[in-house]
Amino acid sequence: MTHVPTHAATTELWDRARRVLPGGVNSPVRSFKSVGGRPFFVDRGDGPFLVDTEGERYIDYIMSWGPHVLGHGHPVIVEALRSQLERGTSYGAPTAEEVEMAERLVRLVPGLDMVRLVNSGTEATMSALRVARAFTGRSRFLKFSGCYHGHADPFLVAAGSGVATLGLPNSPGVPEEAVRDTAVLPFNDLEAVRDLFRKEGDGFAAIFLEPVMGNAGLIAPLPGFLEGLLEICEEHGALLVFDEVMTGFRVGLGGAQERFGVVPHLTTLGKVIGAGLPVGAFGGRRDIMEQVAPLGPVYQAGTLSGNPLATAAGNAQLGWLEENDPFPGLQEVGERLVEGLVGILREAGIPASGDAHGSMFGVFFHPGPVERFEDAQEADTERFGRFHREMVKRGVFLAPSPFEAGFLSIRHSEAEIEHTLTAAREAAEVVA
Ligand code: KE4
Repeated sequence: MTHVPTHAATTELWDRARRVLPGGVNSPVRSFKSVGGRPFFVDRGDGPFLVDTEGERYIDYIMSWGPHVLGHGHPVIVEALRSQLERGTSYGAPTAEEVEMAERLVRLVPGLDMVRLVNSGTEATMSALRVARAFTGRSRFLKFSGCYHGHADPFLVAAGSGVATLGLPNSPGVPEEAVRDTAVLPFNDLEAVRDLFRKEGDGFAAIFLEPVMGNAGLIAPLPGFLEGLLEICEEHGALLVFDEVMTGFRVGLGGAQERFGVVPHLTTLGKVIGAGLPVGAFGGRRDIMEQVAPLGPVYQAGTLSGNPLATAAGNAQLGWLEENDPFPGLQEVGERLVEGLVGILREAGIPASGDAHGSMFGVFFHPGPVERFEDAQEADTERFGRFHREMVKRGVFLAPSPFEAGFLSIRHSEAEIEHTLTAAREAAEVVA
């Protein structure tokens, strides 16, 4: 069965989309621009699958870029939303459910004493940066090339995800003064961080990073890297901020900070905690979070922050995860998938390497090791694009970018893994 979206209706929809939406999409990475071809239009999600408007079914390894760790349409989430819908969609006033969600996040994420719910990962990271700057009285912060922290101005320097996918140097419209205080170094280069902080550390509010990079492909921290960053921050009075919007409830129940045993001063979250509804969160050590209005002077607000639909879905998914902790099992599936894909590519003569952490995985068209974004940029992205198209034809939907991670759910069974590896064998032959 070849899944090439060819029906006239899809073509017409794509033409309409591009007339009224920039690039036909509401987020650049969805455009297939870097892998060629064009996107299908989704009619519905179903467990590990997406079904498009032509009735074609795809094994979905994007899971809405992370949120659906229980797969599409899990009954606990559907039921929670259905019941909340009958009581209302938003009040702009406190609810017990947002308290329950905040308590659960504080209970599960080691670095959280206190947390604020927002509506996206971008809001979470921009707010966390503001709090870090207020708490330290400093403006500069360090990020790492290839890390993506949402699209707020200060972070759009050497960013990953869609910025890297589209090969944008940074972004027009971001004034020089907005990024003047943003320093960038290569991920995993602890010596470079030590050197920078030895000279200028006392001017830094924070070191900001994805503890496992998921926006440059999947790149894990080298042993000692995270521990070293915490030491440097504590030595220079800066805050360590883990952006766990992607890794939170993806690399493990307590996120990367629990998996690697390094507790940051501030944490940002998103995606899984909303189960597909718009949610983000930032939080951390109590004395830092007490700076946030109305308790403290640092202003941060949001009409729909902690809204009842998002907390209903989020509480349902987080509750299930807390009760069942699927991550050890998901790690095994991820390892099997990566081992299979890398083996198939190498057998076809295509240099490849990969990694899996909890329910996230990544494969590079690069012999490895890939320890920083600069390594990932040497991957064969053109061949990846052709491979991606061949996999879509065979009903397997990988992230439409070489600089993204893959996401599993509890619904990806042996049958889906087998289908994926069979499709990969055929696709590898075509692109070898
Ligand atoms: P949002 O504003 O897209 O909810 O979150 C921004 C963000 C912040 N931090 C990290 C580590 C992230 O991965 C993200 C968003 N991730 C991308 C996927 N690479 C979202 C997909 C998209 O942009 O459409």
